[in-house]
Amino acid sequence: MVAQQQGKFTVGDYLAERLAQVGVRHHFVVPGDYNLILLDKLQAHPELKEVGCANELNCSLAAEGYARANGISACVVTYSVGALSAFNGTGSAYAENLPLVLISGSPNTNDPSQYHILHHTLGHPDYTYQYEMAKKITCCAVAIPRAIDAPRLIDRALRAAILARKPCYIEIPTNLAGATCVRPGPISAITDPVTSDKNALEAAAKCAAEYLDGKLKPVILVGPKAGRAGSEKELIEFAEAMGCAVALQPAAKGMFPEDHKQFVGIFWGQVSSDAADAMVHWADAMICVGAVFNDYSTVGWTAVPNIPLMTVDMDHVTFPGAHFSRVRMCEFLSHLATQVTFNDSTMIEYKRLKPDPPHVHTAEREEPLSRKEISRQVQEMLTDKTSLFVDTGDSWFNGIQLKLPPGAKFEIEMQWGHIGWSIPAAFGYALRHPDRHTIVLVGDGSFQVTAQEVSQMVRFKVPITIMLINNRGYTIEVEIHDGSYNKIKNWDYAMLVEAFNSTDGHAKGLLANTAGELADAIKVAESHKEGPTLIECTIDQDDCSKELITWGHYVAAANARPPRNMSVQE
Ligand code: TPU
Ligand code: MG
Repeated sequence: MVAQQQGKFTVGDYLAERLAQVGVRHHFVVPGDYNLILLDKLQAHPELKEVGCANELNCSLAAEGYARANGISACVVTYSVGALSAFNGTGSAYAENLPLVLISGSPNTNDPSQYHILHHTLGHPDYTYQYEMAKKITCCAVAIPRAIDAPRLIDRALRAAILARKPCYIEIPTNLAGATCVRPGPISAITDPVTSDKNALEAAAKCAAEYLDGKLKPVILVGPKAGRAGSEKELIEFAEAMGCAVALQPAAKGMFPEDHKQFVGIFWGQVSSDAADAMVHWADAMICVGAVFNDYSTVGWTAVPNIPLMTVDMDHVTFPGAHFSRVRMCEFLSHLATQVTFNDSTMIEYKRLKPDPPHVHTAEREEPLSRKEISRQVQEMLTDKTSLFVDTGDSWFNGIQLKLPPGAKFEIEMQWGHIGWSIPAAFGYALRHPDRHTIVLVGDGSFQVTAQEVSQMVRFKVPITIMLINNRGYTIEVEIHDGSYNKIKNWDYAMLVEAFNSTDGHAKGLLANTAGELADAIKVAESHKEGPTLIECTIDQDDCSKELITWGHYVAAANARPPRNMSVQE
């Protein structure tokens, strides 16, 4: 703040100060003439580090990943040509419940009233379209019309994002970023959490305790919103008070410790792990904590639980026959933990059902590389310091099957499902967590979408290990519906990432065709700290998990349901 205190304080300074106060330490940017003054102001803040990205799609996805690590992130782009690309990662943040602050420069405030046609726009002088579009994919969108409005609107957007765990949008005209502005008031006005309504909390906990008392076989099903609500600790407290089985949805993997004795696996219908589906289907009461039932998590609607659900969401609780608003998940779980009766009947049953650990075959060094051997070797890489990113494709299924050691983190983007997400998202995440070892499992098709962002890993010397599984195409799509469109042009991936080095970079690109080559490459990756290591793992085109095949069949069937309510003429 020293430099800013000496000169005039501006709208850009206000935004910078607020971002720093809410905990942003890196902001992701692509410059353009509508945001350059703003970028100067953000750059001048001593607590913010600017991180340039190769394009706005990657910029928004890097911010999405940063929000996973940091709780909140910022992505700064230029008008239209930039923002419309950044809408994609903003959509991801919305779908995945992450507070991402999308900031866009916009036209000079004098231009609309003069009906000026401007560059980077649709070519007509209505410049409200971007703001109108942003409203649909954020929980709060603001366009700053005058400097005097900036504090109020910036604060409103930030508070909304933090409370809702959703993205917000702030549009700043190019001639307002440097305009004089008052200094911000106390940050607690923005960051103070909303607590539960006391009466609603009491009533919901009482109702839940009574409801559960009448049940013989309760099971807890954890969904991705449990982690986003920051309720991991309270979840353990509640689960231990209950003593019952705890199953996780795939997108919630890592949100409850896998070495906990009540963990019974990932519930994913036909492709569940560790007999989690047997437990879920046996239950007579299901406490869904932050669960999301979509077509993917229910395997094409074949795995929707068929008993009434008790739903604990981020800010409300619903039972068959009752609803309680403004009950925060964390508070509810820890309060309920003091009210429930211990009932471990589902754990007694699970002990009888629990499958023996599978025998894992270790391939000979010279054996051609297989999917199973990659999984075996990746499993050995996992430690308490690992953060594992798995991208759309068979990487989802391979990742879900791995056993997470205590402390290991798992990141998946299953609601939005943008192929290539993992590369920029892991980059953003790793900047915030340099102490962790970030590993990415990504398919060849996904990698081709966002490959440029490896060059930022090179530039910022981020030692991410990328396991690129090259099966020469879009296998997940093949399993849902095949066609020539699922074939892609092969690349020399290992050589490509070394091209990003130019004269000063330290990326390593390695090729593994055999089990032995993969083991050697992993050793190199683990000792390489000066930049990313990409290991291209080549496998046969038909070598995919049986879980992907099964899941693909059901999702295809769900996609192909004929239209209902057709008129008789049709
Ligand atoms: O393991 P594998 O071969 O399935 O993974 P790979 O090679 O990464 O292929 C992924 C194929 C894929 C597509 C094309 N999965 N989903 N899609 C549809 C899709 C298209 N565009 C975006 C941005 N996201 C998508 N999920
Ligand atoms: Mg592939």
